[in-house]
Amino acid sequence: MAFDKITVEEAASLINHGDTLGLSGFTAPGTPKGITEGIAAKAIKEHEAGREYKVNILTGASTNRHVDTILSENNALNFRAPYQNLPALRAHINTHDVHYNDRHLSEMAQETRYGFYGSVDYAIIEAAEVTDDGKILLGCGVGNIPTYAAMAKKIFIEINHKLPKALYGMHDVILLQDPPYRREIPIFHANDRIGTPYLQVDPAKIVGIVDTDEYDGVKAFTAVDETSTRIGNNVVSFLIGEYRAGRLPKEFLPLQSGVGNVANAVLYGLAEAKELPNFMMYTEVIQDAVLELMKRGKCTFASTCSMTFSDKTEEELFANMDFFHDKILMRPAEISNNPEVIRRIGVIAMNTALEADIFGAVNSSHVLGTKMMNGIGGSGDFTRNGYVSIFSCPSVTKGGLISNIVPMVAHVDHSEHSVDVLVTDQGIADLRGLDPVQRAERIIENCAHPDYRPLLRDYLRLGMDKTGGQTPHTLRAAFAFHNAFNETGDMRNTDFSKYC
Ligand code: 0RQ
Repeated sequence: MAFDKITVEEAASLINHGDTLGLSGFTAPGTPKGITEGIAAKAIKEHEAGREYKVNILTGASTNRHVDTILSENNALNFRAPYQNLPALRAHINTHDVHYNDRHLSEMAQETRYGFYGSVDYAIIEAAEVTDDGKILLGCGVGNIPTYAAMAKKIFIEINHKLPKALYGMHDVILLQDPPYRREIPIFHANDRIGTPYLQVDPAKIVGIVDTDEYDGVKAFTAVDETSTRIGNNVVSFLIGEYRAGRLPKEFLPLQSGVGNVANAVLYGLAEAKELPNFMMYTEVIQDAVLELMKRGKCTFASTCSMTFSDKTEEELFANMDFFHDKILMRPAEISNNPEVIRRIGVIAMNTALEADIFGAVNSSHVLGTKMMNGIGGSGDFTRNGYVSIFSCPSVTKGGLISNIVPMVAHVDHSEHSVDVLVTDQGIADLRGLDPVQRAERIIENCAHPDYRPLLRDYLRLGMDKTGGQTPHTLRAAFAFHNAFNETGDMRNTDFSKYC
């Protein structure tokens, strides 16, 4: 092999305070597992010597414990974009120790190329294999690495020996031109291939190779609970209704599914939906449920940015590559999440909300309006551009202390103009073609928990009787639910009579 083997300590010794690193991967899969451990160890030593040492990290989406956890725990992270989901980093973001720029995932690569985040000093790439002329067989997630590798001054490769060479052919790598030279993206069906099965880098930029040997470390989902099952069944019955009514074509349309327990439950619900035809997915992550759908023949193909499988499912995939190889294609985030493609092929977008308001706006990212949870992720890419955009969440959280249907969301990720359908364990609110007050009535009656319906009706009546307007929000009372929770620990203690 043309490249030197190096240790994580040697790699870290080259990385300076203030450097910007672009990492491969999207969620844990495909994310490097070695060199960032070396950076954290170096940070400890530098800090002990009284010197500042922090790096900036650009990724595809969330990462793994070797990146976000260890770097934030050791104060080695200055700037982070575009998405995260690990508790240690979340805590540092919410205390402003890490500057977090929460971005639409489809835009991160082009924004980096446009120069919005400065230069990229190093790309760190997880790979199954690299050839002497710089052709890299990537791991189980692509993310934004075509852009970071092209921009980086130098490149480190981490060869993960768990990755089978049979991954060859499961990637579709392409780097878009920037305006005014950008052309159409010729994907007309979820399974159209437009790029190369490998990432080509300039071999002269490769500094060295680090060996790793571990699965991606994604935790298995807990058993699907009753609330999630009800939400999943409601989403499926909405889709069946649309199919029967002829608002979905007989061939069906590709599905996108978000992350988390609810999203997983929706997918398991689809496995049982005999009335729906087999389908393809055009999405950014595929979770364990998708492999199950493929085994049953229900999902025939998935275009994705990452195979976000638990270690057990990853092991199953690697042992059965013959079966799965031609059913999955991993693409860069700016293709998997591309608005042009999503709009053209008519993706059915299914994402999860933290809270939604009675007029249909959705908060996906900020707990009680202030604390960052994970980020907007790809939900905006798909919601805004999908054929039909569905949001789901439980009607209540924390044993009923929190209503996920509120008078006004305390943070807006998706406005009512982008949200077509809201689903909770209570039912379905189809918001298409409705004015704001009609939407509010439908959301309150179909989606809110019975404990909160009278309060939400009071809020709507207050707006209708006193405030008026097309969207009758009463601003001084709009956050009464959130205030009641902050003051008493229970949103049910809201009292709208004081605003009358
Ligand atoms: O808290 O962890 O203390 O139990 O939030 O809630 O119900 O387990 O939800 O795992 O399905 O994730 C929106 C976060 C949902 C996720 C979100 C508390 C609740 C619990 C988690 P605990 P659940 P899920 C594709 C698309 C944005 C990115 C996205 C997400 C915890 O789906 O990050 O869509 N989405 N990407 O108790 C206070 C509320 C709450 C609340 C829930 N209203 N107020 N706390 N919780 N609702 C993927 C990518 O982009 C890669």
